[in-house]
This record gives sequence, C-alpha cells and structure tokens, in this order.
Amino acid sequence: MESKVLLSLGSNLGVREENIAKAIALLQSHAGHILAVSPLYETPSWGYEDAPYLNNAVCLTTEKAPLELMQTLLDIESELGRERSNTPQYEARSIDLDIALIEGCIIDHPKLQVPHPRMHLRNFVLQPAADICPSWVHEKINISISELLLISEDSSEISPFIGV
Ligand code: PH2
Ligand code: MG
Ligand code: MG
Repeated sequence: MESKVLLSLGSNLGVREENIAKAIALLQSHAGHILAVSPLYETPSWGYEDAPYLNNAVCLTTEKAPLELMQTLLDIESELGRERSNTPQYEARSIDLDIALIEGCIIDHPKLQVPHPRMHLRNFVLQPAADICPSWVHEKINISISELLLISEDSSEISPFIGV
C-alpha cells in the first residue's frame, strides 16, 4: 500500500546544502516518489548550542512500511557520513532525516513515533512543511500545519537560505 509521508531534513555540519541535495537524490532512488520539496531555511540550533542548521521538508509517496522507511532513512544518513555517538544529547550532524507525518497514521513504537513528537513545537519543521502541505492535518492534534505554524510558541527566527 502506498502512503504519503512528510519528512523533515536538516544539516549543520559540512557543506550543508550539498548534504541536503544528495539526500534528496538518494530519497528519490531508494525511498519513494518525491511529490514536493520546500525551499531551504537557515535556522538557529534548537534545543542546544551548536552551529546553525539548514532545514527543509520533503513530501513523498512510498510503498515501504514505516519501520522499513525509517531504516532506509538511517541507511541514507550513514551513506552521507552521519556519525552517531552513544550519548542521548543532540549533536552536530551532516544530515538528519526525520519522519514528521504519515498520512492517516499514528505509530507509538519504541523505535518510531509518528507524528514526530516534537514537530509541532518547531518552526524549522513547520515553516518548510507549510510551504508544501499547509492543509495537512496533524493526525494527533487535529490542527493543520499552517494553523500549527500560526499558533507556534517557538520564537526562533528562521530565514530563507540564499546560498553563496
Ligand atoms: N534537529 C535537532 C535538534 N535541533 N535545530 C535546528 N535548527 N534544526 C534541526 O534540524 C534540529 C535542531 C534534532 O534532530
Ligand atoms: Mg531530528
Ligand atoms: Mg533524526
């Protein structure tokens, strides 16, 4: 069965826009069919002190089951040089690929929670998501992405990324 998925992409290590472009190419070949890609945003590191991120959002359809899709995302992260230490704290990463939403789907599994439990609190997820799927209704909160952005209490300033 095909499902529609909203992904949040982020990078704050290395050549960030290259990492994100390569991730999108790998998503297209390994994860599913890409429907929409949002613009890139420069965003301050949320939740910890670190270099600023580039973030964007991708909407795709996939034949993969959620845990299988998650494994594909982890494989793409490794292929792009993502290194993970065993600490629970956030750390700089070349690429982070998170499942934000799966249409009509709620998952509470030890390895995967959908909707992503913090997506509605983060402008760096909501703003790019609002660019490509503003009317998608959050499956747990029952509020659209565009409305979630309007009522968001995240005060972080995110700005369109112009590049160099
Ligand atoms: N990801 C995090 C933690 N903090 N901050 C920004 N701006 N963008 C991110 O993608 C991000 C973050 C954990 O995955
Ligand atoms: Mg993340
Ligand atoms: Mg992640």
